[in-house]
Amino acid sequence: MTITKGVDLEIVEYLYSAEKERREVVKVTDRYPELSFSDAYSIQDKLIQRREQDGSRKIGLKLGLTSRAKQQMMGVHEAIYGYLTDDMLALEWEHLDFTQFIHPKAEPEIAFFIDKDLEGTNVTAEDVLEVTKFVAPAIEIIDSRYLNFKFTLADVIADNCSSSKFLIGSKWMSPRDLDLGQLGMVMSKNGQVVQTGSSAAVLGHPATSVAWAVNKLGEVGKGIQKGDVILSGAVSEAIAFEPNDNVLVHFAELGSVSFTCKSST
Ligand code: OOG
Ligand code: MG
Repeated sequence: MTITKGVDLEIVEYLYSAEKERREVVKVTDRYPELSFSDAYSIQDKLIQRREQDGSRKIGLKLGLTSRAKQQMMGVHEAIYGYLTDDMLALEWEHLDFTQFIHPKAEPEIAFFIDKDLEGTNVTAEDVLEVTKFVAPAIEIIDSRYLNFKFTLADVIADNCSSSKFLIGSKWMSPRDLDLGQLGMVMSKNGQVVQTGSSAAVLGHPATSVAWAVNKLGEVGKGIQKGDVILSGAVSEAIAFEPNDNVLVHFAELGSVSFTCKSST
């Protein structure tokens, strides 16, 4: 720990109030350049505890920076993880209210539904598939609390990896019944194709990405639990959207998931 106890709680309040008040804030490392990754994960834990105090419930995990392209963009060699809470779940049949966001972006993801606890430091993609009841198409909406969506790795970890909302499509399949490692993906905005990709972009296979997170959690004596929903990490770059926009993600075999953002007025 390179920062002191009082300071971490101060950072938690700083980030939590930025989210609640929908305003961008200067990144934490501008003030605390010494912030380490372990400090950042500890702040993330306390940020989730803070949400729990306000009635949120932890329901799973999300991976970030799982594609080589995104890692290169950030100049890092590691993925990151954050937590999902029940209030982050948005429903496909309800319009999203843009005024709840700061500067949101949508990402195509694969959701995993976990059927059995899994913990360890040598967990493989195969072990993950073993405990996965279903996979489903998903969209994650990220909304960094930092100015212009710019941050260092420690900053984004502390900010729960930019987590804001996520949506899950209605087609759920056993991961054994499709070629999860090479699903083609097309993302459109208002009917225009804006991104294409393959599930292989996520560390070669989305289950490898989930295994990475389990092993990382294993290092601190944690794991994933039966009932968890896990977002694999984005299959392509994130796309900014605005009021009235419709975003649709289609995965081969797995089908679609979409949302429409209502106007801000
Ligand atoms: C960090 C979160 C990235 C993903 O799927 O890669 C993420 C960010 O880019 O703001 O959720
Ligand atoms: Mg994501």
